Amino acid sequence: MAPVTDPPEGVHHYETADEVPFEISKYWHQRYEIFSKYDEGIWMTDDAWFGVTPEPVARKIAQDIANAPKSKNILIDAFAGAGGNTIAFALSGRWNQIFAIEKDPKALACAKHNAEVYGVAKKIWWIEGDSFTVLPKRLKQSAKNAVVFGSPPWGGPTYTDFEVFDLAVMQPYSLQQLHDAFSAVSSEVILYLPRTSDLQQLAKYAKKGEKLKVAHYCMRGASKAMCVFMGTFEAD
Ligand code: MGP
Repeated sequence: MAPVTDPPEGVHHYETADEVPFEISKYWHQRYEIFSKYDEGIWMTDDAWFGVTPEPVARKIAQDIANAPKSKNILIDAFAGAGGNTIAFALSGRWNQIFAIEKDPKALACAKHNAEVYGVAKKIWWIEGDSFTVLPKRLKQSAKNAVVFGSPPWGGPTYTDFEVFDLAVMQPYSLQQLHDAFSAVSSEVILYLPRTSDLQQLAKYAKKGEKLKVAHYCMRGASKAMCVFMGTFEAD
């Protein structure tokens, strides 16, 4: 159980639809899919609603990433947001150590609090900062034994305006930037990307003679998003 405290400024636990800003009302209606323990006092920033990974998807991703080589016993969540993925990684019990990096202090406060709701906050090392500097500096040694997972911002909910999503112009970080920064520190990198992502752009990262795994994560028969698995993962 999380301690009963008031959320800091800019962080909310909305209780009724009337309190919810119009732009996020669609996500509010999905709140129990996003966090099944929503009513136990989950905290969100208004921006976090757009990008948080729904709980069943986060759990399935955690299960799939558990197939990384056994020598990899650390998990780094490079964009922890409000904690959806980090919590699922902690609940999986697969990792000796989990680092959750988030540069927005308000989102980080949500992630820590939400992890308390799920009883896993003490299993996670929380880092407030920018992954692009934290990874090569503070986590360089740990990253060698780590899988790096990144659920980056996609430039907001308007990603659906495009039939095929161009990962080269994804904002604020392109696929190339993410790949280069994360694969410089770890051989196993997983990115959570729009379901409409351009597969040709992803195929570029397949090593010669090797498969590049891309998986759609679905709910109620429709894809929510896809993950690309760069590195070695046991076949499902
Ligand atoms: P969505 O398409 O905005 O909404 O997000 P919805 O209602 O879930 O899908 P719809 O088909 O019913 O309209 C789909 C999923 O993408 C969400 O559940 C989030 O997990 C993820 N997502 C959406 N956005 C805008 C982002 C983002 O910017 N970053 C990340 N990492 N995930 C996002």
